[in-house]
Amino acid sequence: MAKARGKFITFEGPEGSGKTTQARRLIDRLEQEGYEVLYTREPGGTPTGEAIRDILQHDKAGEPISPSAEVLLFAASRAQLVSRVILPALERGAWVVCDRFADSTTAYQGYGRGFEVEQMIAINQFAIDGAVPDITILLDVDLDEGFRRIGARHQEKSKPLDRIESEARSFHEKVRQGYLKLAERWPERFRLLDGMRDADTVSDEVWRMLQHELGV
Ligand code: T5A
Repeated sequence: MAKARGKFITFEGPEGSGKTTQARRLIDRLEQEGYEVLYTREPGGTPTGEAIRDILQHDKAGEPISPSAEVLLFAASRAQLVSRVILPALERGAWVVCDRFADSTTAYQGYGRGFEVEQMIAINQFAIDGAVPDITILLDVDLDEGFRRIGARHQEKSKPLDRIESEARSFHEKVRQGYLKLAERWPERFRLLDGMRDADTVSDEVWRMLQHELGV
């Protein structure tokens, strides 16, 4: 008998909301339960996507990136990830946990930069080729806490903030509010979690929610 299609779970949220931390913890727990799980991230996750990530985060091409080129570069990275990694994994029955996905473009480039939200959603639909997440976990934190967390990490590693992290506070506030609107728009897919709490409390809630929603 053919294996059932795997589940596709995405983590979304503003900077420093704990997406990577929670994605990794979830994978450990799923693997302990015997699931085949793949971690991936956006932008990136394929050689082409990682090259695009470098351009997007550090102006690697040596010139300012136009806002519309930025949208399309995120979409190109996503299209490559979907076709090379996500859909093949789901089809063979593996679960996929992705650290940011299409909703990031709607939140950052749509609500944050001010592109028409419906246009961002249409571009995403083209890029994802039907790979709509089963569950999107939105970790919400306020900007002060998110930037305190990533500031501490950057200081530890002596790394400056990247191109998008360095955007104005008003930009990041629009992104955060945009995410909350997306969660209201698609309540069947989004689960909004308070990311201000300690990492153990959040990961326990993620696990309980997935037990309830997906029977893990
Ligand atoms: N972008 C991306 C777009 O504009 N459009 C798009 O379409 C896409 C896909 C990606 C950038 O690109 C933008 C958004 C981003 O600006 P990135 O490096 O992947 O860049 O950045 P983020 O995804 O924002 O990742 P961060 O690492 O900054 O944040 P996370 O993953 O939310 O947080 P995490 O888990 O790495 O934690 C950050 C720090 O906080 C600690 C961790 O130990 C770590 O030091 N931490 C906690 N501390 C206290 N309490 C908790 N609950 C904590 N959880 C984690």
